[in-house]
Formats: sequence, structure tokens, C-alpha cells
Amino acid sequence: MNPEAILSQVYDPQTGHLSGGMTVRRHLSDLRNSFSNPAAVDEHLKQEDPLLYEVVAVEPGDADGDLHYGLGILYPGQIDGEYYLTKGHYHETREAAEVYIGLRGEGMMLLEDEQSGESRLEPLGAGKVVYVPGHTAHRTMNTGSEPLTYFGIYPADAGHDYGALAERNFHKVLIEENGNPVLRDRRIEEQP
Ligand code: PAN
Ligand code: ZN
Repeated sequence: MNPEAILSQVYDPQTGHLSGGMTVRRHLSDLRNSFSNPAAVDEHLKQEDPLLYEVVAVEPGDADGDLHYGLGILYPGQIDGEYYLTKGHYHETREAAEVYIGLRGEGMMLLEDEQSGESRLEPLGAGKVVYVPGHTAHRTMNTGSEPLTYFGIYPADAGHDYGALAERNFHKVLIEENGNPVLRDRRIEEQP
């Protein structure tokens, strides 16, 4: 534990503001290949490049047993019927688990087991907590009309591995059909 670490922080569940920490912001242009319809992303980018989500991460120490945590704000919206989403990742240390605590809004987490490839959808929002086991890719989607804010708490040595999913993406896609979220198989478009 870093002796300089600030052990107590202030957060606002409504705005997703968290004092201290490092902020990462992801815009639509950063998520182009995370959506199932990159052409629709490109079309949208001709008009604007909206902020999709922000994460403020607090890393008090890097010793064995330390924890890191982040407060995420995922804004509402869709691209071609697919809800705004996070990139999603495995932890570099594959056995590292994570606890997500929903603070505001309505959303879902897509969990994908690395060995079996099986997908699970778990609600995440105000009053919901989701345990993400190790060896599991995880992505968050905002299915509501207000910002989705949540804490993620994970071992300090977890690390983030975006590479595998950047190449093949998740097997499933969460889209809106008749006003409801529906999980579909990803269609692999044939390359011209
Ligand atoms: C979260 C995520 C956050 C943003 O804090 O980092 O939801 O998602 P991406 O990292 O996939 O862009 C977490 O799972 N940390 O381990
Ligand atoms: Zn994680």
C-alpha cells in the first residue's frame, strides 16, 4: 500500500463523479469495432463523435492483496439498435474476479466464459450487484434512458486485456427489439 494513498474518496452516484483517480474517456470513434455495424458508426461519426463512457480509476497500491476500483458512467444511446457499450475485456491475470455494484440507471452485463465460450446476461443497475468470475470476458451495456453508473472492484494485479476481443469481439450482441433488449448471435459479415 502506498503510504500517500488517499483511503477515503467522495463519489456521486447520480453524476458518476469520483474524487481523485485517473479518468479515461471513450468516444464513439474509439468503439468503432466494438459495435456490430461499423458502417453505421461511420455514418454517425459524420455528424458527431459522442462521449460513450468514462471511468475514474483509483489505484491505492500495487502490492499482493491490494485492490483497485473504478467508477464507470456509461451514457444512454444506440447504434443501429445496439445499445451503447464498453469495449469489454478479460483480465490479464485471468483468474482475477471483479465485483460490479450498480448505482444508477438500467443496464446489462455480458459475461463470456473463455473456456466454454458460453454467454450470460446479468442485469446491472441501481440496486444490482454482479460478480464476474475469473476467466470471464465482461462488457457493460446501457439499456435505459439515463446514465448507468457503477463501481467495479478488482485485484490490483488484474490488468486489462483488450486484445483478444478487439480481434473477434463477443459472440453475442444485445439489441433493442420492440422496446426490449434481446441477446442475439453475432452475424459474421463476409469480407468483400
Ligand atoms: C471496469 C471497466 C469499465 C470500462 O472498470 O474498465 O467498465 O470498460 P472497458 O475497460 O472494457 O473499456 C472493469 O471491468 N475493470 O476491470
Ligand atoms: Zn474488469
